[in-house]
Amino acid sequence: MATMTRTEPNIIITGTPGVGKTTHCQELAQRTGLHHLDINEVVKKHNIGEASEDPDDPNTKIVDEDRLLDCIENDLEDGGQIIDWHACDLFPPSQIDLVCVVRCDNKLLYDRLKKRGYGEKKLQENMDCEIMEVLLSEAREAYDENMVVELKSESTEDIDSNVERIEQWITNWKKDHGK
Ligand code: DAT
Repeated sequence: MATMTRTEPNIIITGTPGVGKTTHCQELAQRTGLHHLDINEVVKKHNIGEASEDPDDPNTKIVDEDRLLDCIENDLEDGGQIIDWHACDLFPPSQIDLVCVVRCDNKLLYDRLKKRGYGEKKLQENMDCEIMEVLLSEAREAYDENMVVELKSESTEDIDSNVERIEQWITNWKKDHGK
């Protein structure tokens, strides 16, 4: 196995759309200086998403995961990435140090997605995804259970305490790795 060269950790922030991933990533990037690796932006920049064939949901992109991994390979190798994406099991465990699954109450999530203009079908699919804990299961299956944390994101106080907790975790990670 290749030795780890990164001097800063790679952190995945995942969860159902609308739970608060991007809000957390932006705040964390600002406070820690780590890089917000917004996978939606990577997909757009490298044009690696194909339009969904679902006529009710033409804006959703199907992403070629192999090509995506090629695009971010160097970033992951460098370390210090805060990965913002609604899937997590495609990233190689050897390159990931922490997986945060952001969670939110269903009523709040419904209101947030409604505000985003999601149609009824897409809304229901995402609500089901949150209720069934799809992302949490995916994270627990793909990564060591000690690496996976569940974070509630319902109030602004939640964001502050989650970001503080992750900042503290980063400080400890650096100490543990002699950085
Ligand atoms: P995601 O990136 O998971 O799709 P987001 O960060 O764009 O989610 O957040 C969706 C909306 O919800 C956005 O208007 C900000 C709001 N929001 C998220 N987490 C929140 C929280 N803990 N308190 C208040 N508002 C929050």
